[in-house]
Order: sequence, then structure tokens, then C-alpha cells
Amino acid sequence: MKSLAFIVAAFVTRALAHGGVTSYVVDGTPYTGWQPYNSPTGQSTIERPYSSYDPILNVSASTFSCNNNGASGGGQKSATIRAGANVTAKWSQWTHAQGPVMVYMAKCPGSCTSANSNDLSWFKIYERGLLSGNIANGAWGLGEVMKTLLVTSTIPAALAAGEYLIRHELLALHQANTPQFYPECAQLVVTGGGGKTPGDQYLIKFPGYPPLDRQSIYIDIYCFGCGGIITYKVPGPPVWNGQ
Ligand SMILES: *[C@@H]1O[C@H](CO)[C@@H](O)[C@H](O)[C@H]1NC(C)=O
Ligand SMILES: *[C@@H]1O[C@H](CO)[C@@H](O)[C@H](O)[C@H]1NC(C)=O
Ligand SMILES: [Cu+2]
Repeated sequence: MKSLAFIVAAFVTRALAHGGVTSYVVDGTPYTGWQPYNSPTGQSTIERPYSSYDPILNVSASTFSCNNNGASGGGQKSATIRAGANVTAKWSQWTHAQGPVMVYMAKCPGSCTSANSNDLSWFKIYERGLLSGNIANGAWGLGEVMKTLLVTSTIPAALAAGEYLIRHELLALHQANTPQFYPECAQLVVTGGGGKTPGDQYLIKFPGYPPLDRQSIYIDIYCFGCGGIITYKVPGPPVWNGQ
């Protein structure tokens, strides 16, 4: 009896920490997302399945792109959205205030349901890094997520129509030199649009970030003198705004 209570308590504690996207609003329409603590059986959502609210700790792991395990689900769906419209991701919980928020998209060669997220080229459509103050005590994008549990980004109006993955990444920096990545992906079918695709300078492969981004990822935001650092480069390529 005692051991069962312990197991239940341990499970609840794990679910209480960290966080994950569990629903979306796509161009005004609400969509249920994946629920990692419910049985996978019968779940049919626009979100790619993932196993827990725990972070991905290895930037080189195959789970870095779309979480664990990042493959499409048996009941995988996609949401249709006009280019130029908004996607809001909703977290059921979020517990860290330090670090950047990033939203990426990647074009699938055909149907996203058969696409491997590690084969795609990703471009960034949104980022919120250090918003004010210094890296130790300032306001970060993650602080906004802690307050609102929402991130709203706009599908670039110029983007070519087609099937895309959208990937929300929270990068938590509260633990010195031990970045925690929280990526979740969903499937979109973009309609309309301006027929454009981002150039090579906007594209990145996952897993991994380029070597130049190491100093934005392996960082001790509480270091001696960090109170004087008021700039932070969000990892990854610049945001593509359709130009
Ligand atoms: C991170 O993942 C890569 C790729 O799977 C693997 O080679 C490496 O050993 C992992 N590192 C750690 C610390 O687990
Ligand atoms: C999309 O979101 C932005 C930022 O929240 C907002 O300013 C804009 O009005 C929204 N657009 C639509 C079409 O809802
Ligand atoms: Cu956490």
C-alpha cells in the first residue's frame, strides 16, 4: 500500500514540473493537442505524439526536433490555415521564467504524416528572447509563457501553400550550462499564400544548433558579471518574415 502511494506521488510530481503544448487555436479554431499523460490509445490530434513534459537535454538527440518520439501518430491529423493567419499554442503548465521562445516551420516534401522531422529544413517565424534587463534578472520570453501559457505566431502571408510542421520550442536556461529543450510539433496545411519559400540563410536542420549558437545554449545566466549582460542572441537563424 505504501509503495503504491509512493509510485502515484512520484508520477504526479513528475507531471507537475516542466510543461508541454496540449492544445492549439489555428486561425480561430480550437484543436485539442496530444495529452502525454493520457493513454495514447484513441488519441487523434493535429499534434505529433510526445511522451512527457520532461525536457530534451541532448541537442544532438533525434528527439530534439519534435520531442519523444516525434513521429506522427496512428490517428494523426492536420489543421488547415490560411497564410497570414495566426496559430496559438497553449501549454497546460509551464514552470521556468528564463530563456527564449522560438517557433519554427518546415515544409514536408509531400504529406507531413509520412515525413520524418529530422529530414526537414526548418525556418523560424517567431522568437522572444531577452525582452528587458540583464540575463540574470531580466524579463525573458519564457516569463511571458509562464504568465499566459500562450504563444501566438503568424504564418507568413508570403509563404507558399502546402503541408508544414510547426514546432514550438521553449529553451529553459535556469540551470547553468545545462540547457533544457521543450519542443512540440503539429501538422498544418497552409492555403493561399504568396508562393514564397525562405532562402538557405533562413534554413536549419534539426537535431542540433550550429556551433556559433553554443554560447546562447551553454550559458550560466547567473555568472559573476552577468548582471551587466543585456543582450542575448536567440539560437537559430533569423526570423523569416516573408521577404
Ligand atoms: C546525444 O545524442 C547523440 C546522438 O544520438 C549521442 O551520440 C550522444 O552520445 C548523446 N549525448 C549524451 C550526453 O547522451
Ligand atoms: C495575430 O496575432 C497578432 C499578435 O498577437 C495580432 O496583433 C494580430 O491581430 C493577429 N491577427 C489575426 C488575424 O488574428
Ligand atoms: Cu522543467
